[in-house]
Amino acid sequence: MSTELYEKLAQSVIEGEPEDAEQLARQALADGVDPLTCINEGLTKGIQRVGELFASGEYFLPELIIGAEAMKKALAVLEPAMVGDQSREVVGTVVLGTVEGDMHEIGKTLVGTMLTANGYKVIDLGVDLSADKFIGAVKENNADIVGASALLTTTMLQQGKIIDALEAEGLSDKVKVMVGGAPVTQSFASEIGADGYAEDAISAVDLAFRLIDAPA
Ligand code: B1M
Repeated sequence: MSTELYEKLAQSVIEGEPEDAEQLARQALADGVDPLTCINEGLTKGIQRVGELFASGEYFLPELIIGAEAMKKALAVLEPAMVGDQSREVVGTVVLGTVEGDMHEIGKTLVGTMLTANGYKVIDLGVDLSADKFIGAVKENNADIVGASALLTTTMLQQGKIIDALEAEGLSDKVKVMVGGAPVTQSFASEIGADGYAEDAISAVDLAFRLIDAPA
């Protein structure tokens, strides 16, 4: 039953049907299906397929955009269900964003949702952010962690610029840097001097706890 629902969710993204995606997400919650599993087994598989079809030339930019819209509609229903009651004590503050020149927001937002669900205060700055924007927000919010997402091979180098800027401001000892995004790897993260790399939103949460040495 759930498998069929995950397939339908994936299909709504592949076919670019935002209304279907939203309705299926509502149905999933009403049926008591775990929202994170809906994201991982349904929506993410769908958007990955969209990416493959784009890479092979079968899909073009409009299909990429409408597929992302469908995923966002469903996430808007599922994500609040994952965050739940936030009355617990704040574990730490994370300044989060997608680097300069990069408009991809879905994975970054998911990382923010999972961190929020696990007790972090998340300052989500959005997308296309210069290193200066990250630094400004770190100072303003006295952040413990900077989280930088990059989805393009051309923009992942911007993650290193944030690390350099933190160093130039004398903030490297105070703030940990976590990087992620589809083209980013552990070896790239080490190369640019990031404190940690996470492959997905769940590992990002584990990493955040390790970086600030907080009990999970
Ligand atoms: Co774009 N795009 N895109 N795109 N897009 C990719 C990334 C691409 C791989 C598609 C492809 O060719 N197969 C390709 C990049 C190729 C490359 O760099 N080598 C690409 C391209 C080329 C482009 C454009 C250049 C296309 C064009 O204009 N000709 C353009 C660039 C625009 C720009 O940013 N300047 C572009 C535009 C777009 C849209 C705007 C249409 C749309 C984004 C909409 C939006 O976000 N509002 C879009 C989409 C949807 C994709 C794909 C299909 C899906 C991305 C996504 O949302 N995945 C993508 C293909 C792919 O990734 N397979 C593709 C789902 C999401 C849950 O996963 O973001 O990977 P992801 O996040 C994961 C992990 O990576 C990790 O956790 C998340 C959750 O598990 N993670 C972190 C992410 N950030 C993290 C941060 C952390 C830790 C973990 O710590 C801080």
